[in-house]
Amino acid sequence: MTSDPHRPRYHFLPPANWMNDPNGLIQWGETFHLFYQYNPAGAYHRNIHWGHATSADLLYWQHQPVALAPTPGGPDADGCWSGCAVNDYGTPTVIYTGFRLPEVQTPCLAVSHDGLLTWQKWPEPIIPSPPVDLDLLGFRDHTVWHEDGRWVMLIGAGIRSQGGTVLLYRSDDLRRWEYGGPLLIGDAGQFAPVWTGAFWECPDFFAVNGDHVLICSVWDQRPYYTIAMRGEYRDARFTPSLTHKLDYGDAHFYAPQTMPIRDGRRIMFGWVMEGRSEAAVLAAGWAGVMSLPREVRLASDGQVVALPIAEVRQLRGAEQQVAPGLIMPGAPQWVPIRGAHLELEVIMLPPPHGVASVWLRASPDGAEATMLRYDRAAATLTLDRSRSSLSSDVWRDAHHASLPLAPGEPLYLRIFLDGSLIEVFANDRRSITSRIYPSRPDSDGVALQAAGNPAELVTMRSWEMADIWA
Ligand code: DQQ
Repeated sequence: MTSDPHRPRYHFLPPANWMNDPNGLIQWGETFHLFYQYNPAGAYHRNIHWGHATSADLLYWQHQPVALAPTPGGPDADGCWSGCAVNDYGTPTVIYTGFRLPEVQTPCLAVSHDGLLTWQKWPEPIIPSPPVDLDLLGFRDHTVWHEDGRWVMLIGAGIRSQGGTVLLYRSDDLRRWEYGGPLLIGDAGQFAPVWTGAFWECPDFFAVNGDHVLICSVWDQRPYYTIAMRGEYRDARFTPSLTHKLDYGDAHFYAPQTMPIRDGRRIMFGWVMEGRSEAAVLAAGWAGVMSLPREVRLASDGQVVALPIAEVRQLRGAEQQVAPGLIMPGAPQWVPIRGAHLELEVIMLPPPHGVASVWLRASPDGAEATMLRYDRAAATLTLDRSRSSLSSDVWRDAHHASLPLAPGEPLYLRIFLDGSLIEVFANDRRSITSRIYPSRPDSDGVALQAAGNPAELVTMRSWEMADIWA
């Protein structure tokens, strides 16, 4: 598969087959552990196991044997779905969702006594069934932390005809849990500032700079996007004052999970799902990529943002620079950068009335190109995938992020290209993560374009990124 041009080289993914959510993120001793939703049988979502990988630096990974597999006849007979890992006073412990067909989801637990490699399951579900007074669409995904001497857990859910919710539980031993009510209930009938859907998958909850942040993945028959809510946590209830998309690539940054690490940072990985037909995915034999490791921060405008950890710079290889200057309106101006596994840094002053674009993964005739466009009047950054591939079975919808710039503030882009993966970070306050599948081998060019008025290029650098598997 290493010859597959769509396969990323500096992002984590299993050697083959299906991967979705990151699970059980934990720093244990000197090692970071990443578990993930995995189907060892093929590149499709069924019979989910927990895959496992370890790293000393969050950049380079060692594949480990599968950590959890469904137990025939058990509560997880048809899948070990998403969950988290905690340090139970020295014992690595995972809490995950046991899945049984047709639709039974129950919280399960397993412990490891050999350094997180093999896991012994607790014989019974740790919560036999969801609260009876709620008409729930499901009951899955877990985040657990220690608070005031007890364990607290959130479980994702949705209340029929009402909206997404997360349910709070408390425990002294991680095995017997008391229900403490919903932390928050969303309203699926409300569309502004952002629709929060029917079900909240993969909740994550933590403090940042004194405020609390609840992250949920919005689901309604399918994944939509991840939202971040910022607000006040008091008496087991959460009152958000700000709700927004966490990443503007919509379903391509889904089910993220965070872990606090010893140096004080909160590290996040998200699942970057494919954007092509099932047939194309099956033919490729692999599906799903992890985002770059990101650090969760509050952006200058108050939104929650997850930016690449500083260590990602260690992956930079050969550097190229483009001379600064004006980009006159008209045809795209090609720059002498080529590649499919690059980091690009672009700082430019977009025209006050007009549009500035960066063409990525572009063929020399422009037949294939992914356009990252900033429209200053609309204060919008758009990732336009409409010409990203000549192949007919890929997703081409555009992603939009509102990004107002202060007067005189340049547009500052960090763009990561890695085969079919693209991650864009703008002004340290927005991210757009997506997938593109250029079909031509010469679709590896980069160009700049202005429309309406000239744009000014201040800095442009690129780096060939390391192959973490080489
Ligand atoms: N993926 C898991 C579920 C979760 C969903 C199943 C989110 O636990 O709700 O693979 O992508």
